[in-house]
Amino acid sequence: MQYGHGASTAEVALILVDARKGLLEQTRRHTYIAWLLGIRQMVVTVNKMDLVNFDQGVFSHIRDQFIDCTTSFINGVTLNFVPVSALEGDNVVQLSARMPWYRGPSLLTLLEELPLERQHKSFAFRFPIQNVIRPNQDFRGYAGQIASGIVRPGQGVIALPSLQRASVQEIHLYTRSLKEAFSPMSVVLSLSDHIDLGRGEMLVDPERMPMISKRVIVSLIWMSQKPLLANSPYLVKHTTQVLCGSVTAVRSKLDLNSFDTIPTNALNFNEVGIVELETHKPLFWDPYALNRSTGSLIIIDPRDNNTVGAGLILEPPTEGASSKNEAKFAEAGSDRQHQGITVWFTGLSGSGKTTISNSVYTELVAHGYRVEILDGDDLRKQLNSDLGFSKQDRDENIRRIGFVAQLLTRNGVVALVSAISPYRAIRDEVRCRIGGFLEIYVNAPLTVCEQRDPKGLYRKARAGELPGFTGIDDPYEPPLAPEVQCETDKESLKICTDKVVSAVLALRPLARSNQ
Ligand code: ADX
Repeated sequence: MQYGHGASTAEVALILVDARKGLLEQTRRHTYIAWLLGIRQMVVTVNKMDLVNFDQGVFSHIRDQFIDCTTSFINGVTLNFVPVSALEGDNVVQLSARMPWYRGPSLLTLLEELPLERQHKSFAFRFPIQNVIRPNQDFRGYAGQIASGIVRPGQGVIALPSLQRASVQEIHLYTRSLKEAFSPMSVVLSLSDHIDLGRGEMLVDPERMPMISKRVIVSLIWMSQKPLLANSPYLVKHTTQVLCGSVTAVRSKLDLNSFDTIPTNALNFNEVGIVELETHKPLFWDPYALNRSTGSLIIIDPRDNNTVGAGLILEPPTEGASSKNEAKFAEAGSDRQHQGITVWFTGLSGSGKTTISNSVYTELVAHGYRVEILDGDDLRKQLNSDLGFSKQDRDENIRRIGFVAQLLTRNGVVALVSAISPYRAIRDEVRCRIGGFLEIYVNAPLTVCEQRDPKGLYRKARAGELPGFTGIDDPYEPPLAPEVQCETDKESLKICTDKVVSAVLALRPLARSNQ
């Protein structure tokens, strides 16, 4: 079984057992994980029957053993067993003459005939926004997959996190307009009230609000060879949102042999544990037992972008979450007002980072923000004068600049960082630590930067006098999802400045205390 994010919405788990090897520790583990994920139909496929002479005894033994060793921990599960040879096709699509003793259906027939649950239709309406559709000035629609519940035109909804109320005007499916849509359909909704929403926000049933909190208790399956590091930054993907967060405590783990809970403070590869997770922005969630979609999340390591954990949200920590408690949420949101923001300009030498940053500085000061500039070149003369341009030194350079930016951000300042910062992993790590972060990709083709060559460094690099120069013989890894991109070979300084300033205004409308 694969237990990526897909498993959390799966209806059936296919457990593969090698007829020659019988049940392994990992069969038990996968079965348990499938059960944890809420999958209540399992098909145990005993494969490679051709290598055991299609022997009924081997199959029956595996079946009995499976039932024996799993019934103690999985209950309420419908089990089916099919003997197959995937290689030779026996019992996969058609029943095999070589196993006449098997009276059940072929694997494919079985999968086609299993009844599917539709529990999500009856649960409260949840619609995480995937994309904003704006074909022209007159139409604004929100595209996404209905995570649970039913929606009809005229129905009232609340948008999270803004808590704005609106009602559904129309439901679009391709060119058709629908009278109703339900989970798991993918549709486009237009609203009768003009509110401005974006990816990661969610429309929900006002009568049955989800839980809203930055802290949750999660049953976590750790899938990385590198152990889980408490208090280290990770990315948390929950519905259509990607947030920065960290595991603040590991409470316990499960012994998969005895199914005892053991206190621990670490999770290793393939272990399942209960952890406390904290995100920088609120999650809108339901307990996994009620809603598999809004109740599950995955954890991504920003250092290599690998999925390292899959979590089921169990409950809020004893306090802090509020379902239907808008006042509390508004209060939680208000600490944003005292927070600043880090605006991180990344791009090749000569791409225009410093120029745009200086221009944004002037604008923001004029708007009344407290602003500080952290320029890679300047800091290399002071705080970072001991550092060179090896990968290790550059990472250290970014870590230090990030640290200063974090302190400023925490104290209500807008920190404008410009540094080549060529490596994606360290940029993402800093982003996670800081929280309030806008990544600005100052994008100009290398040929353009080289022509500009404001400091004559490209010429030197080409002449071999500056080894390891970014873009020439050291890599630049562009951001994958920058909040703003400035194409300085095509867009004017004014346009670039406006884009960045608008992003700051949108994320941090000026707090009263700053005026
Ligand atoms: S970073 O790569 O560590 O982010 P940073 O922005 O602080 O770089 O410093 C880049 C500046 O250092 C360039 O603008 C340039 O003036 C100078 N520099 C000297 N050697 C190099 C090099 N090998 N690669 C890139 N920049 C260099």
